[in-house]
Amino acid sequence: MPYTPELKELIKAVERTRSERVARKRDGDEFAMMSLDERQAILERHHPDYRGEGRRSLRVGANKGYTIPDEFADLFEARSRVEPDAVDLSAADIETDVLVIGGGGAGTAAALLAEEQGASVVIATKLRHGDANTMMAEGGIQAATKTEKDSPYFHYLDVVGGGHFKCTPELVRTLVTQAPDVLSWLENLGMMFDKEPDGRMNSIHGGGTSRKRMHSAGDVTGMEIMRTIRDEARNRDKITVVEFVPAVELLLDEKGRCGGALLYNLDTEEYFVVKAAATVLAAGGSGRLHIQGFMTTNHYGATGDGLVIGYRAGVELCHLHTVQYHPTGSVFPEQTEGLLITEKFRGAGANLVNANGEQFVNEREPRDVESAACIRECLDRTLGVATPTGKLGVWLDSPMIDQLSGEGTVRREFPGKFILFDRHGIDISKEPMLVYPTLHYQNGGLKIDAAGATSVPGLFAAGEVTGGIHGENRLMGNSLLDVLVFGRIAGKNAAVFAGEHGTVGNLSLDHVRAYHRELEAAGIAEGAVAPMVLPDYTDPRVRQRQLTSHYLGTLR
Ligand code: MEZ
Repeated sequence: MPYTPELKELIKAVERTRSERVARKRDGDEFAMMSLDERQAILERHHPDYRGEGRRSLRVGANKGYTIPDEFADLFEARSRVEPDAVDLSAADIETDVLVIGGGGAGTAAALLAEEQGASVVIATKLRHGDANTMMAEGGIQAATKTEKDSPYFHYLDVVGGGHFKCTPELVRTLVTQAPDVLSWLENLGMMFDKEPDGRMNSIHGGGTSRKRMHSAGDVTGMEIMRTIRDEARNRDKITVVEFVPAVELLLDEKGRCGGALLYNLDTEEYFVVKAAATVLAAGGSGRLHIQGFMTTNHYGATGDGLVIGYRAGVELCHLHTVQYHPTGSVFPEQTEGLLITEKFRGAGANLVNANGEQFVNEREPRDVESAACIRECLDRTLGVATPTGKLGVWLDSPMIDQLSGEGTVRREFPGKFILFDRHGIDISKEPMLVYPTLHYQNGGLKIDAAGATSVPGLFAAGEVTGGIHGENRLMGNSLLDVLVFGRIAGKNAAVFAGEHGTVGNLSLDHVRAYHRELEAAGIAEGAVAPMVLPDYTDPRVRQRQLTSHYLGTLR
């Protein structure tokens, strides 16, 4: 749907102030950045993470007493999808050296490096290989490649500052020092990065970066990364990919070592036992939990399954009290609701402006601060713009980009979004986009060390399911980097572990039995089950009529 006549009328306020804002930007006369105190104040008043309601203390598991959003707590306080006594673990359906759970960026990178160590690898993925948040990431990947002005040192400082000084130092050190090598690795595998005419890589700013180190492939960087590494994995003899089989529990042996997982076939509803000498958990994030009712940028399968099965197996959580709301999720047209409008638009100079056409925040504040400013503008100052269905948003003034960098820049640099909005009759090089914060990233997750190992022997983890790297707030472009850096490390170390430790003992679900006993002791009522596997958007009136004797949670 194109903009309605009413919205077109409101766009005139943006147009009226545009040439002055473009001129200011050309002169380097930027909207003032907030001081640290101002940032803290706006976060405390307007960021959803700081609301008291909608969160509670966990009553079970290694992090008992830890206060996290209700949506996460609901998952951790649910029973397994399977009744442990009903599962026959005496014979494995699949045996492999390394099992990788998840077919996104982290899982695929892990599989490649594990295979290079000589291991046989099975990638088990919930949907299709590549259906993951990696595929959805748009604007870029950070790495300090321009060493005349940048270095991993500056990258480190930006990550730690952006994460409110809560990041785990050795994880950040690993992230930033391996970043340039990861970009070379991608190029050698055939990734097409945006380049300058002289062959050097393009690099621009992102929110919270002190140097220009965002490297991209148009506004489909994640898709290009996923294409590259997925093709490579599909061409390796010792990597087998099994699709539509979410992992619903990890399996441990009598010594507490992880020995594989129980998979659920979405087509046939059968369970399969995979026995593996080492396992990499790379099951991704959880945007489909729609924390605090927010829309999301995440892919359909992002339901936090990895968190649940890892936590039940005894891995501690960290930083899960914060989640990331990307400042610019689409609110119009309706069909695009929640969809990521990449930060690269702001990196390329587009201002965020309110209903009066006034810029209200510097467009390069860290994401949480930028989101809080958008929420304040709409809810507190009531200077947002209402869509025909009553949603609120602020304008992202994309036409500024062509004025700053030349006609055709938006079309060339943002092909994904240009084509999408064009289909709805909106030319984003001429008309601004209406945006509002959207649930984007799980800042925290399962604890790992710099070798990608969890506290459970034989269990490694990488990507969005883990926590610690980004502290309480991730900067743009560090997630595509994190999945590759830590995916590679976890895959390599899982293969080494498999080689050194050989076959696992007898597989069991005793840890699930113990977890069930803990739930009962805490007086938590039966009923809810996790992992969720797929989100449920069924109308509650319809759901009431769907109950059958085997209806369990969200998946029948
Ligand atoms: O790192 C991200 O989340 C990312 C690249 C998002 C974006 O705005 O494009």
